[in-house]
Amino acid sequence: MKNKYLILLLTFSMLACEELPESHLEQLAFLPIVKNVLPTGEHFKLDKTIGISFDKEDTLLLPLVDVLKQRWELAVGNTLEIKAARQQIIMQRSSELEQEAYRISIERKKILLEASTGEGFFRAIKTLEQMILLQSFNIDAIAGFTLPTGVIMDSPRFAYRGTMLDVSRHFFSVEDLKRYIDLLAFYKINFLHLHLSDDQGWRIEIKKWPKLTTIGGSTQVGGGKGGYYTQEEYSDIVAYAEKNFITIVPEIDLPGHTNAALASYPELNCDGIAPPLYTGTDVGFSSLCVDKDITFTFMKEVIAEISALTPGPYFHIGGDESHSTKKEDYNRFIDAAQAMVHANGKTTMGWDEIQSTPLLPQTIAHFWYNEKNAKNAIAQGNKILMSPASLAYLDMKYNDSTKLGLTWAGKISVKHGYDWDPATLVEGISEANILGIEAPLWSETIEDFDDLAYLAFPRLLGYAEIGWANPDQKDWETYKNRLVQHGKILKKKGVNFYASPLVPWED
Ligand code: TNX
Repeated sequence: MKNKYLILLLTFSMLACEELPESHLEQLAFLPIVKNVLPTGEHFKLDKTIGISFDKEDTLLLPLVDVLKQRWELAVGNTLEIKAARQQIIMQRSSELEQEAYRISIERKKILLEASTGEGFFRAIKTLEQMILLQSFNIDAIAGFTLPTGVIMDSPRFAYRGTMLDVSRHFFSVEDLKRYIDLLAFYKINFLHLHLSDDQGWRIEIKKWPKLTTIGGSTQVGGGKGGYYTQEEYSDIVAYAEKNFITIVPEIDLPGHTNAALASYPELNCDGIAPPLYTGTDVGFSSLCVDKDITFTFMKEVIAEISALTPGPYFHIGGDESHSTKKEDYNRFIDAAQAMVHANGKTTMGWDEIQSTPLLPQTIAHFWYNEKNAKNAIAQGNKILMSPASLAYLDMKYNDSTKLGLTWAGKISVKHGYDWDPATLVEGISEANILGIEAPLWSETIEDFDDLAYLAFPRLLGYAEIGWANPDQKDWETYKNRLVQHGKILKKKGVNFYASPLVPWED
């Protein structure tokens, strides 16, 4: 079926190539790169009025038509009207396309967007939005603003393409998160993992344990003010992400990395004495008291409240660097945490250390450092999420002169962060074992959105491409030239980024 369609398209594109193309669909700097492009060498001209048509009884399409209108109007400046016009955008369901796959067919007077799901349409809209922004750097003085014709067929390599933000070491506001979510969506990232608790701060309101935030959320690294999300604010973030087809993965780091909780409730400590709040950056010194029943009650109630607010499938229990927890206590604790997550209808994620105990069949081991741990999780039949620190940690410095960031896992230049493949990195870990890729941004050294953006951009675009593109499409030379165009887009959006000398930026 697909082949027949391709042959038809090829014939069509050969016939249509009589006209000299002014610009080519295949030359646009899509990021992540799209899977298939068949240019047909003509142009769709942007009239004052462009109509949209779609099946009005299809409730899935309604919100997506709104998204399309909003994005189009922001990018182009003219309005889309729900009516028939000389130039038409059509949104049509196509059941043969898989989950996130989409097809965009551009003719002289018509743009057809096809997908089978909301996600697929949303990814198509993001490609169209990129196309418009990229093409705006290319406006033909005579022809005006046009889009090149042809067909794009696209789908992702991995189902999970994520990033993590540590809102514990430094707190980031709801507005910051929404701004970040917009950017993530633009690059087809579909999971945002929020590291909601650590030694330095507890950032989500828990109704049954209010001091977690009033005390535990009151400060941050360096002793600044801290902050937390009320449950309403967290739900607002989740809903905003959902509208952008991004799933929030909440993390409560347990049983270590818990000083903020221990400082809020003395009864969670084995000696019954609350330690002071912590504003430094050491790791591995804190642990919940696994000998006490109240610890399990605490964990159960926290997992239940957050699960109830989270529509996504995953709950991340942390589990890293629990150097102050006895091994058997740690294993007992992780066993219980997995069971509680499961009881709340969620799938457990945990940093790769959690493999020391039998994993439930669906549990995801989050590979960050220890290959042996990752392989052991795979040997148990579990999948892993790839975040190798030396390649994918957004908080590693770019080079010696980077002011922000850390270096414990190395320095990660824009090229180094791009030039690797999750399925060939570690012998014994292959594509079938991998859920996807995530680039974590720990926030010990970043205090505001500009700092965050400086470490995330442009490296995050490379991780988005690793997650989306086929491995044989990945190529530093074309990537760095595409980054040039995205530097212009980021500038236009007012986003701070690191202008790496490895990329031939234009002004
Ligand atoms: C290691 S990665 C940690 C974090 C730090 C990070 C800094 C992981 C699971 N634990 O607690 O913030 O390094 O790069």
